[in-house]
Amino acid sequence: MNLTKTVCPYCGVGCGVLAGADGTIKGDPEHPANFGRLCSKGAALGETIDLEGRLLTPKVNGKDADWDETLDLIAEQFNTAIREHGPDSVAFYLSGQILTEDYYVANKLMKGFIGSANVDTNSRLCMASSVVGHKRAFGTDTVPGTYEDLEQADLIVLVGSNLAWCHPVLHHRIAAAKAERPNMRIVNIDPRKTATTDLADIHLRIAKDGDVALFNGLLAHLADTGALNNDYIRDHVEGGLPAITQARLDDPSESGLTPQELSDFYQLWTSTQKVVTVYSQGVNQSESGSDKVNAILNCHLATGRIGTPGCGPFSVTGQPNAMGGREVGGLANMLANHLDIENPDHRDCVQNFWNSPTMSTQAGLKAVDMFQACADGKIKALWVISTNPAVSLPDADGVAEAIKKVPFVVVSDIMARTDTGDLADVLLPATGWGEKDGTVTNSERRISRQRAFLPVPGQARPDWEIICDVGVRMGWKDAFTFASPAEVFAEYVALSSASADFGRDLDLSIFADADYANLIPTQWPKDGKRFFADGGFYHPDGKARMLPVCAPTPCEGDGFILNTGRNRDQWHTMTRTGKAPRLGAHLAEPYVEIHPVDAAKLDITAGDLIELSNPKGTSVLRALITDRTTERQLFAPMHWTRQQSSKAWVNNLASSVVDPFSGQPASKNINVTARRYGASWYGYAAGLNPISPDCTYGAISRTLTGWQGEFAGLDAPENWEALARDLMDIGQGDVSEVRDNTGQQTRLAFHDGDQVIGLFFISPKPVSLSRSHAVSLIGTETPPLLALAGQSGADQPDPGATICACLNVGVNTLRQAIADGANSVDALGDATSAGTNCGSCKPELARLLADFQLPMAAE
Ligand SMILES: Nc1nc2c(c(=O)[nH]1)N[C@H]1C(S)=C(S)[C@@H](COP(=O)(O)OP(=O)(O)OC[C@H]3O[C@@H](n4cnc5c(=O)[nH]c(N)nc54)[C@H](O)[C@@H]3O)O[C@H]1N2
Ligand SMILES: Nc1nc2c(c(=O)[nH]1)N[C@H]1C(S)=C(S)[C@@H](COP(=O)(O)OP(=O)(O)OC[C@H]3O[C@@H](n4cnc5c(=O)[nH]c(N)nc54)[C@H](O)[C@@H]3O)O[C@H]1N2
Ligand code: SF4
Ligand SMILES: [Mo]
Repeated sequence: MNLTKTVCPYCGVGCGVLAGADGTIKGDPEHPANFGRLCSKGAALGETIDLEGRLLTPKVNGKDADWDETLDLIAEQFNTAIREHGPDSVAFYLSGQILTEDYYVANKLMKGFIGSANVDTNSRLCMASSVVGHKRAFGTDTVPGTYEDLEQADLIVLVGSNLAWCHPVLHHRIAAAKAERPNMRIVNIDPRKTATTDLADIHLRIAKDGDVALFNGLLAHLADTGALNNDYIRDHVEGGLPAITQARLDDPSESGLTPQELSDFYQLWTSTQKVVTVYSQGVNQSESGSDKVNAILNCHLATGRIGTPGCGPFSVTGQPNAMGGREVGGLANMLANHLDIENPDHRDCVQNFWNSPTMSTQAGLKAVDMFQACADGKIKALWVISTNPAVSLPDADGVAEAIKKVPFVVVSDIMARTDTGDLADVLLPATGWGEKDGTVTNSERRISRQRAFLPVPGQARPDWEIICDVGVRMGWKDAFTFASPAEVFAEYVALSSASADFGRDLDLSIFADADYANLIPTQWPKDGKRFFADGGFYHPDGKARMLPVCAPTPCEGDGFILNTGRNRDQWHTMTRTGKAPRLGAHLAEPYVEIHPVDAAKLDITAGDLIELSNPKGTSVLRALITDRTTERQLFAPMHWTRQQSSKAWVNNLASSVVDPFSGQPASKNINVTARRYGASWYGYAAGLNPISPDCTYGAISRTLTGWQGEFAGLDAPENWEALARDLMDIGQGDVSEVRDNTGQQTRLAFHDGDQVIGLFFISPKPVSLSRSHAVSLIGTETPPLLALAGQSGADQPDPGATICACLNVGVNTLRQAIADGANSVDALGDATSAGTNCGSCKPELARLLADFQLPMAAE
């Protein structure tokens, strides 16, 4: 079969994929990011490319509309707002998930033609602190690391990164390197235990935001033990002394670690030349995010551990094109192609190159401020492209209200219903992954082609083309007439030579004569060229800066701190991964991790619901009682939205506290109070039709046979059948009801003829039954009594929550295999086939093996 070479649309690892129109998905053995391997999300891509739920025509005020009229309307509304209220009354909010070509033209339109810099992106929530840290230290936003460095390092320090779940193929590459060189050491710095911790030799359970104290302590230790690289500092670094003096003032114990833990870590770091420090959102998403980055960079600069194989700081990017967006200058405080908006020479150069009528002269609104300006009535026209701010920004309900206040809102998405799309005046159908062409840059600066392998559905159009069409209609025909993404790419590459002339890092000259159609994955500035080995930084004097940073004062509250992040098998707001039943089966319901001691204090037992609240809002989530989190620290995933839940979008609780330098929200640090949610009834539903989450408590997900939902309420409804029909969208159909002796448990089965179309189980306690068994009955001709028999699927073995998403192996099956003698990850693979496809679940298999001896009380 003819397979197309493309790249995965999820994380910043940027794995190569071979894809076919029939849904065939394979890892590309030739792609240097993954050499053929994919994680569970990548492997399930074939299940997410169907057209269910897609937006296929433009819509104006909810009604299908014609493309030409819609584009005219957008151009007219934007032009009117600019004429009446000035260029800063309009804004674009973009995403690290659009392609470089999309990003380039959107940035060009706003900064060079509309003349405002109100173009920001969800990278503000993701990479902004790293960008600040890099620019302060290096003079540009340069990421010097490569994936091979990770394999060559003798010590990898993972700070605030759950690599096993969030960059699984990189995690696998590290695990494989460690298996080959068992002396390699891995330190994981994270307040919780995660799947990543399981690979680590040392887990440092740092206190919230203790990172600056920890790395300042390291810098002081390096200075005190004669471990600085004085030659490197003399030749290539400014600011060493003030940084070290400041570092000495901090008390490393404010990291929450014991003196023994600190000295073990400091000694290991000091005595190992080849150190890579990988960091991600535990660093960036913090009020002290930028300072955390510089505290880490200081240690690498002070020892010259940068720019040589197996060495260096490495901020891994989250989204597939987070890096490309930074390169084109998609953030409100950048210009284009790593040039600076505040620098008049840079501005003139870009303006000449674009031949543009105007050029914004100062930074625009950063994401949180942009939506505040919406709330304040200052933004008259807003265009959101490929991101879901009504879920992913802090104070999500406030953001939704702010969007409602904007007189004219355009949302470009691939899906018909999203929490943000639901607020739009105009919805634009974008072509999605597999349907469009362009380039993305991964975490190691490697540019790869995304290629179309599917027909364009309905009237969808690629984002770059929609943006250019609007630019042309706003009056800038010459600047926005491109025949193809290849032409956009060529212009972007040409502008980067100007950037190189200014002595900036972004030099794409190797792409000048590139054969776009057949472009092979290529790292800039040149495969194999390293940044910074011999200095060569981008401050005017060519030197790097060590920056004095001081640890934030630890704040002691008496409530709980809610930390947030990701699940292995879901991507952000689940618009795509939520379609794949086998991905949903890993962790099907919104949950909050709570320590057993806190659970006991709050009288919470397994299966209970927990209500989290603060002055911003309330969320209700299922309790997951585990010592993976510590006392008074909760953790909840960010994935659930208003589409799948009644109360589980956690950003509802987040306040808009940001890092003062980067404007990045402190998404990992939310003050809440917690209590047991006093439900008087709990329900579970499995059905053929889409189920609604619209209940006092409700959360739904896809299954292999349709949909399922978890429900609960404070008061029992008068009529269970009416509630069930309503939630499960069952108008017609016979119902059969079974009650237990006490009359407290009710079970309903709905049939259409002989076919089971819905099952609903109600109980005064959390419903205990085999979900997978109930799901398997939907669509079959099982008679009512049999369908409702037995508390837990009668005699059916329950495979339990899915651990291996590729081969659908559940936790109970795995426990049984361990009980039967499987004593290693490989043996579990032989016995159950778990972990033998993509391997993303191997950390969890290892954990199951490790935990097996323990009493299984909590589960
Ligand atoms: N499966 C999956 N993978 C993804 C994504 C996804 O949605 N799903 N999204 C992608 C994107 S856009 C991104 S940005 C990346 C994010 O990738 P990661 O940053 O690895 O993931 P997170 O779960 O957000 O957070 C990482 C860890 O930071 C820890 N942390 C919290 N506070 C602190 C602190 O004060 N100090 C330290 N040292 N650690 C702390 C948390 O406990 C958490 O385990 O993942 C990418 N990959
Ligand atoms: N509490 C908390 N909040 C967080 C985080 C956290 O850790 N904790 N992490 C933050 C981070 S790092 C990130 S990156 C953000 C992510 O948050 P968002 O960017 O808001 O989340 P996504 O679900 O990825 O949104 C992408 C949207 O683009 C649509 N889409 C997909 N492909 C295309 C396309 O080709 N064109 C168009 N036009 N649309 C498309 C999808 O259907 C979806 O609606 O969340 C941030 N918010
Ligand atoms: S690690 Fe997984 S999600 Fe990330 S790019 Fe590779 S296959 Fe896609
Ligand atoms: Mo991100």
